[in-house]
Amino acid sequence: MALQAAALLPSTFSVPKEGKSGASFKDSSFFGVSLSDHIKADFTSSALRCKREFNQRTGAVRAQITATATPAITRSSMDGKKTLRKGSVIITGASSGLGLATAKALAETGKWHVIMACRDFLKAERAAKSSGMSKENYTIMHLDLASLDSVRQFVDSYKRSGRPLDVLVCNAAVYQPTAKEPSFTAEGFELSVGTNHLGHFLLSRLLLDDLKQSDYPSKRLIIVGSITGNTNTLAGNVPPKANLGDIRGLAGGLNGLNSSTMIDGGDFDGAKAYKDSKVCNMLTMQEFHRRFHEETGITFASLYPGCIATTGLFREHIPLFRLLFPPFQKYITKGFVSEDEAGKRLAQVVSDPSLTKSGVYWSWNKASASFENQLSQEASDQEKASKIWELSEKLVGLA
Ligand code: NDP
Ligand code: PMR
Repeated sequence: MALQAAALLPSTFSVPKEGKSGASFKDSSFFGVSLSDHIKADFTSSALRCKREFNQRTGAVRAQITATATPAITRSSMDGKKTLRKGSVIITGASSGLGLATAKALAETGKWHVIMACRDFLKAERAAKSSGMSKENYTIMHLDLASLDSVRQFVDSYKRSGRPLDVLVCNAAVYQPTAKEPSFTAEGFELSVGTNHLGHFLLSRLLLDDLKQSDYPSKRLIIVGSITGNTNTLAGNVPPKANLGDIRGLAGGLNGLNSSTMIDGGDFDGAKAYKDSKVCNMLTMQEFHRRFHEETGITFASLYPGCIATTGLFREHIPLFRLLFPPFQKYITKGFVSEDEAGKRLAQVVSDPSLTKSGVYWSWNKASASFENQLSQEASDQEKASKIWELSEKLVGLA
């Protein structure tokens, strides 16, 4: 019954859609924002020289920075004690929800410098300030995952910054449960899979070498997954269920012209597109593990942080859903977690020395202890993982 009720929820109410445009270049948000102060404060304190150039034509911010790399572990000449330098972690979508809470949790330790990779600089700056993060612990860099050019530009700027890369967290996502029509990324891919999967796929591939070069004791690539992409759970059986089918839509480019906008080739469904994108995220993590763990020593991991029912992820859902979802998760399913708690969980996957196992999908039990969880059959299908990998390489221009 409950399952049926939920299935009806998104379809029985119709609401005007917000933010229909897929390729959302929020470059105007840079105007009037003092980037130089932030960058200066940040890099001066790290003894880095930073020169910036504002590219008026694209609105993109480019930072040309030279830095001297410090080894991860140094031994003091005075007392011979070993010290570990601050780790550098990139978190995508750190302007709200889980990403912000994780950035805060890591910054607070004083052991991490968080690069908040966000599409809206002003929003990210406000979020970091209001969550009490101190300036020397974070840098905001522009990244719009719905544009592969933006992904490439971000990677370029990061490489030129001379900062090491110790951990990459692919966290950002969009969810369009009420969309009647698909919207698209700059390159014309359906927005949810384009942003959540393809944008992150390109980002991770382009930054893999930087992770490889890191001399930090544990280097990691984390891709946030979810229970709703796993059909071996009750939550994963709430319609519409994730299903990649024979992947014909992805093979055709997800553009709605010569192919479907859905990975399985079916009719557009925003909620399903999100869940499919999460399956891609979990499959990609495992494919990375199979291809690169042994050679690079990088830990590849995914996780379900719990149901963080209060985040911006549900911004496009109907108001009634947003009102009832948190109490439903708190009191009925008991799957609710606060943003703070979820942030601590993801921060553990970033830095806890006991969570170094690669190829793992982490979850937490009622006592908030982490455990290695089982993925659904589809989310652990090696053949699909390899097919998704190869098709994604073509779509993002790597093959
Ligand atoms: P939020 O909406 O709060 O956070 C999503 C973040 O992604 C925002 O910072 C948003 O930026 C950013 N983002 C969206 N589109 C882009 C883009 N094109 N380029 C760059 N950044 C973008 O949601 P959550 O914190 O809940 O979601 C974070 C992750 O957690 C997602 O991967 C989600 O799938 C996962 N998750 C969430 C659960 C939950 O219950 N909430 C449960 C399981 C997994 P902006 O602020 O500019 O909009
Ligand atoms: Mg779901 C133990 C049960 C459980 C858990 C942990 C979740 C998590 N959900 C559960 C059960 C149910 N949900 C049941 C029984 C129903 C029917 C009433 C239900 C409904 C429901 C809806 C309509 N749940 C949802 C939605 C959404 O729109 C959310 C979604 O699918 O977003 C993609 C959602 C979620 N439930 C969760 C979690 C974590 C979500 C948000 C998730 C995500 O990011 O994957």
